[in-house]
Amino acid sequence: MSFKTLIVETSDGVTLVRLNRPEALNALNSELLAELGQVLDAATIDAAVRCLVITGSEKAFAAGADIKEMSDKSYAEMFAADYFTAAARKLEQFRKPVIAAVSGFALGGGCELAMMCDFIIASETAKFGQPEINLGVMPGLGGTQRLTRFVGKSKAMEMALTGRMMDAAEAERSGLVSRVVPTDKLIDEALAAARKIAGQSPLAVLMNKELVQTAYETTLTAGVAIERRLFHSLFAFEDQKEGMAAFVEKRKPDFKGR
Ligand code: DAK
Repeated sequence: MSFKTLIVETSDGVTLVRLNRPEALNALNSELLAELGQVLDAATIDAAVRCLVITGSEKAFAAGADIKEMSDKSYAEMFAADYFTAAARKLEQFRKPVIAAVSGFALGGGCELAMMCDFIIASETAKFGQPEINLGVMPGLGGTQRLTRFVGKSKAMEMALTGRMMDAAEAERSGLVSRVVPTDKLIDEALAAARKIAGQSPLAVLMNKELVQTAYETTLTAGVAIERRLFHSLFAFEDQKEGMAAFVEKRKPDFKGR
């Protein structure tokens, strides 16, 4: 598949998706989100793809939704198109892990896209923000909800109300990103993490992702109970036997996804 707004390469079980609208600092428009949806659909049915990495350029992961595309739309047009909902749902419901590798600006919809991924690895130059207030609007892809869960009410409220950006060090301190790496190592580090995931049992990977997501959706007691039941169910898979046998035999496991 070839795309107008994305550069997509797959190797070693990992699909690397580069947002590619340099003229607009990778601002998210309808075309880019439709293409991202196609990548997710293809990755869903391709067993060889075990993990995705989404990245942008060194200057910008994505500077938000495309303001020029949106500015003249009417309420009727936004509502009828259910603007951005289809692609957002695809990412929210995508079962394989997705890593955001963020360098430069991740603003508005760009910050929200990064937060929809399973974890964020940031370069030292990363800047996160929800500056929609400066445009007379507000986040629309989950920013008020996810940012608040990740960094807490005080920081999320300040960022949403003032548009203040958070740098990489603050984002790491606040729990928004898993770690910060040198800018020139960002893609290598993200791909190394993705390849590590791609080498694990794909079934155990899906269950781990589902359970960590469940922590955001349910009570502690219910979440722990679901975890225990799914843990028991892993013993129905050959991969559990292989993983534990490989440990005992001091060799590398060969997971088959069965
Ligand atoms: N949209 C369109 N074009 C953008 C853009 C954006 N978000 N951000 C940057 N660009 C374009 C600039 O217009 C400029 O284009 P030319 O003038 O060269 O044609 C080019 O990218 C380079 O940008 P700058 O010249 O501004 O570059 P600087 O280094 O000086 O500044 C900056 C970088 C990131 C600080 C600045 O570009 C900036 O403030 N950008 C806007 C950031 C922003 O406000 N982001 C939030 C956008 S609103 C929805 C869900 C979600 C959303 C909407 C709907 N639904 C579910 C309905 C999300 C909304 C948003 O994200």
